[in-house]
Amino acid sequence: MAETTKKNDVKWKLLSAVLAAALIAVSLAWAFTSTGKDKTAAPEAAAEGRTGETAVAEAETAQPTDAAAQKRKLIIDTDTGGDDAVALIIAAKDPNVDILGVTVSEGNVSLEQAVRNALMTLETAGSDAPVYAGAETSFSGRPREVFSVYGKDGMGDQDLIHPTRKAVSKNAVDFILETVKANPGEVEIVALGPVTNLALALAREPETMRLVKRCWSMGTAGFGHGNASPVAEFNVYHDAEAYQAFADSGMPITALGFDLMNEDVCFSKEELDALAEKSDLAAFVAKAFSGLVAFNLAGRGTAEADVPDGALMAAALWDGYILETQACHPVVITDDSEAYGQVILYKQGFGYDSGVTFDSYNFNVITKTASGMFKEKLTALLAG
Ligand SMILES: [Ca+2]
Repeated sequence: MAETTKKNDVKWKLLSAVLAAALIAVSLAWAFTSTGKDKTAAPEAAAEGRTGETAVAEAETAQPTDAAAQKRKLIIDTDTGGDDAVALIIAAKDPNVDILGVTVSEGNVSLEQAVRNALMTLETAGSDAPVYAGAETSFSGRPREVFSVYGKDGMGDQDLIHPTRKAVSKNAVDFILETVKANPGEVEIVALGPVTNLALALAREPETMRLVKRCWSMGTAGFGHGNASPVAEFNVYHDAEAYQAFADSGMPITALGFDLMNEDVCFSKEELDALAEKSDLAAFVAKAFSGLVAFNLAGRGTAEADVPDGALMAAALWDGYILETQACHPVVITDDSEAYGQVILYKQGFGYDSGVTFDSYNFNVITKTASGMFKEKLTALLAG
């Protein structure tokens, strides 16, 4: 009995040593790529002018040979409104993507409404990806007001939302942690809303979140102006404390800022009307944007709908969409001031007069995209 115990003890020690070695290897690989030391671009990416972290990420995703292993494993974190719906559809229709789960937080609309919108969007797109409800309040407990630019239901108030299935009973944060742990180094997280769920996961198990392969974020004003305030983009402004935890985590993040919302990723009312004729799925999207068109017409005098979350998903999934990126060190402003939600981006390699430098430049900001392909490719995908 004592001998058996001893043998088991030795076995356990060996297993522990192997597991520890594997964890160290994954951590080292992650630290290597996230500190920006490996700047060797993949040949195709370099040819297209892409550099740095994004090129490295693409080289990694191009390696597997087995068809099943080739599929990219995504968790999509969303506060589902109209542009989140477009992003969900782009991923759901991509044969190279396995949506492991969709996690939801309050943001564009209430948590309950956002869950229903996500379920309905996936159902309309023919996806049975599971949906998990998460954060209903901000990361810090700071009071915040839900305000939707997409109509009261976040989807244009067109009576579109009648999902036949429900969210899984498991909490979104539990799902994220369990899934990342079960797929070390393989899961990519696409963040389409305030990153409250991710901040909660980081606060609970930072070591588990170090096993995330890459995060994609629609967030910050990039190097331009904001939409929630002159300096803050909505997703950061809605929960800046959460975004601070997210940005400071050291996870490899690729962000698309509001500064890249040009006319290429903005549908006019006429274009949406034409889109609605293509298919039931296209009509669903066109109707979901009707609230935003009305909001923009009233507030800015232009009858149009921009699609930031859709553009981020295109950047994450479409070959050739990202043309240039800039590795940065982000500083998120959480002071109770006019600057709340601003993200100051220190560029790696830029010689600031103050001489300031940082240990980590994990925040890769997209600075140029092939946005001209967006509407054509999205229209074909929705029509198909
Ligand atoms: Ca969103």
